[in-house]
Formats: sequence, structure tokens, C-alpha cells
Amino acid sequence: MGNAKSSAMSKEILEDLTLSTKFTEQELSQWYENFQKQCPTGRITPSEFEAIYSRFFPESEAKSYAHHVFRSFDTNDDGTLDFKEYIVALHMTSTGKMSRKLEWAFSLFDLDKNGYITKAEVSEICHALFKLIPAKERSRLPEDENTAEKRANKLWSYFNKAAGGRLTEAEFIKGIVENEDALHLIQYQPQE
Ligand SMILES: [Ca+2]
Ligand SMILES: [Ca+2]
Repeated sequence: MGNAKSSAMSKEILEDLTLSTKFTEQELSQWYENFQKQCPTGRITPSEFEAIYSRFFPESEAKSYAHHVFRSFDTNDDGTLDFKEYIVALHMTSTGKMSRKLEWAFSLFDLDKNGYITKAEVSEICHALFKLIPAKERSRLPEDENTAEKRANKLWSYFNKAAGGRLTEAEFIKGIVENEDALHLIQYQPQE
């Protein structure tokens, strides 16, 4: 459907993406085709993104987490994701280096984009993340991780900051890199 011209990715974007991600031209072209099919306007809206996310987490309430992820992917702040933002995000979160992933995690937690993470921001993301955990898995969580608030408190305690303090990106990344428990608290990976 659609003529070949409108569905081809611009050379410039393709070159840029092959340089900045590990994906091959062939992979990128294939995804672009799929992207165009699912998203003829070339832009993903927050509600479309939520729908995509919910398909990945059918047993969870993914809406609030999807909202935060969307914000962190929308690097030019225009309220939509274009193909480039989408692919760069996919690269960072799925195949990128650990350091890139943690830079992304920082932007996820830094809700107001002021360059610092506060305890309130940690709490907000921990609540959204907790909703991603299906009910049947929640019952198997350790006692000190079985509510969103406990998880936020535990995560915050690893950074040795006062409740009213704030974390820089370097402090956040260092804290996560040095502590596997902290890393486990900033993400949710489905069991199967
Ligand atoms: Ca955008
Ligand atoms: Ca902030």
C-alpha cells in the first residue's frame, strides 16, 4: 500500500541510524516498513504508545509506565515519537551498552528534566514500575520489596542521600553500577 516513495526512509535518517545504532540498513528498512504500516502518519502518539506497551505487558497495568517511557523517548519534546526517536530508544533500551541504558534510566526518573533526581521522582517511577508487575508475581516478592513505597525507599537508601536531597546523573549511574540490587529495582523484566 502507498507508493514506494512515501514509504522509503530518507537516506539521511538511514545513514544517521546505521551510525548511531548497531542495526543494519536491512533491519532498519524492515522496521521502517512495519512502522509505516502500523503508523501511517509517521508519528506515534502517547495513546498509541500505551497500546503498544500494553501488548507487551498483557497482565499488567502498563499505562503510567508507558507514559513515562514515552516522555523519555520524546527527545525533541513535541508530544509524538517519530521513527528516529523510536529506533534510537529501542536501541538504547534493548541492545545498547549498559552506560547508555543508565543514561536513559536517568532521563526516565528525571521527570521535570532539571538534571537531578529527587526522592519524589524515584517514588513516582517506582509506583509506575510496580504496576508493571503482574499480581501473581507480586505475591512472590521479598517482604521489603512488595509495595511500590518500600521499593522506592529501598532504592533511595542505596544512594546515601537525605530524603530532601537530590542525585546528579553521575551519582545515579554510579549508585546503580555498584549495586545489583539497585539495578534490579529500576527495571522490571517479565518472568517468562
Ligand atoms: Ca518527538
Ligand atoms: Ca528532576
